[in-house]
Amino acid sequence: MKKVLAFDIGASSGRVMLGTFDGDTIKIEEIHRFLNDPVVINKTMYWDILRLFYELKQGLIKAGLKHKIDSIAVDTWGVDFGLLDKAGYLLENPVHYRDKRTEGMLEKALEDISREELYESTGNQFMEINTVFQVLSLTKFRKELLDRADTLLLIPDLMNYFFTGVKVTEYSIASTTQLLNAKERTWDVKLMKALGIPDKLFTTIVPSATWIGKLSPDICKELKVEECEVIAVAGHDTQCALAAVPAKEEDFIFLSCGTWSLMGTELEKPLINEKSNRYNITNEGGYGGRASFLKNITGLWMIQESRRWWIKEGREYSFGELEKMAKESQPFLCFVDPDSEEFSQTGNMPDKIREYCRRTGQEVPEGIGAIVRCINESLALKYRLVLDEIKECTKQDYKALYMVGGGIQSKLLCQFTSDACNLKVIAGPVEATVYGNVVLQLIAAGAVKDLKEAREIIRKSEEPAAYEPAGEKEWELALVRFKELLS
Ligand code: LFR
Repeated sequence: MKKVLAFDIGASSGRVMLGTFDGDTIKIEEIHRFLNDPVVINKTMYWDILRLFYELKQGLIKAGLKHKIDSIAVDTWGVDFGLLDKAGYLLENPVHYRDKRTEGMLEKALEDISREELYESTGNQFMEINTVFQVLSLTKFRKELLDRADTLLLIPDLMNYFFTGVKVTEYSIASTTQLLNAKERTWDVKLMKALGIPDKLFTTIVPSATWIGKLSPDICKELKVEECEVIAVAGHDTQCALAAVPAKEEDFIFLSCGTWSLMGTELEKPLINEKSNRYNITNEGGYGGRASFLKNITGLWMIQESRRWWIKEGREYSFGELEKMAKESQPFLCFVDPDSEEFSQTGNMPDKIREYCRRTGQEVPEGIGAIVRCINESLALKYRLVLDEIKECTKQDYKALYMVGGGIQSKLLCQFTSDACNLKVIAGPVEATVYGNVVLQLIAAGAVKDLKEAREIIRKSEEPAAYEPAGEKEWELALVRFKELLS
């Protein structure tokens, strides 16, 4: 019997979950859950990192009261980081990837390096949120901060450092920076030099599922908890989720649904060519040094933001209620491109959607149900476009689409995805990231052999749901309209 704690922090909330492995299946149990609300001060959007660490400690205390924990591991969203000085002090709160400091930084980078060269070396999709553009903005506007910085640690590595005092970078999270050479799997110092980014900030890269140390004696004393091992699993939440996709087949399409939707497939090595560059598909790294060939699509963010807005107006509905209203709303009234720039920032999302529809000469969704329906249909259609792009690049056909993550609690979204992609959807587990974190800890401890065995265990632990495509004709027509809109 093994008991491990998974710390999984997403862009809107975090959880501490206990994973118990009896040699056959895994049981997961929630120990602690908390919000992750960014804080804006003087126009800069920060992560409240100390609070987040406090919450992880709360999880440790609660778990320690009832269980003997073998190991712990952290996974979080990608690209963001903290800077430490020589003495190991955190210089300032990590800044949120949605902060405006990266505006124009992609253009600036392209003054010093061509788009092709940047893609060829890193294999990463171009998104201004990427670490490379955040650091570039520091070289331009916060030179004095960079001069004081000794070490850059991505968020999961920063938490590991807080727990153990060990400063290392885990491979999967490193691969979200657009500063890692995709083929060599090492920091791309040449690229850093070309962009004027100090390479001395970056630490040793360790593979996913590596033991990095023990929970520090100070923390054990402070929290009155027993010593345990600290593992760098896949620090990147998306890679944990991918590790938990319960697929039997080698070639499969996955869609991880959270604040972001990540759609892709797993490859032995990165796929970097003119086409994948044109489609802006990324090659991120995961367990076993595998490449995940995937694309970021705006996910539940638009629904989360709309809901936040309605709450502000005094109209609070649960996600279930919103789904019900969407279901009762008119189909295919209007669509938006979820990845259109205006939707990436916080604000009055329902109005932004209405404005988009007005501007593009479509019907304007007035009520809450119409807005939510528009988001869900648009997401499903966007998934279809990305699926086609991936298929074109890998020259593979896929029999099913594996959906995991919180978003699959929306049956409507799963059904729409199946309809729009004209593909069977296998949905589950909801807590894929946590399962992935747990199995990677078990692999690091030698309790589970490899990913294949891990996926088998997950299949046995939680039965997924299946959706069959319907309404082919209507969705094909909708796809034509959607493609026209985006062209
Ligand atoms: C999902 C995710 C994505 C990454 C985005 C921003 O939670 O980790 O993979 O591109 O957040 O970091």
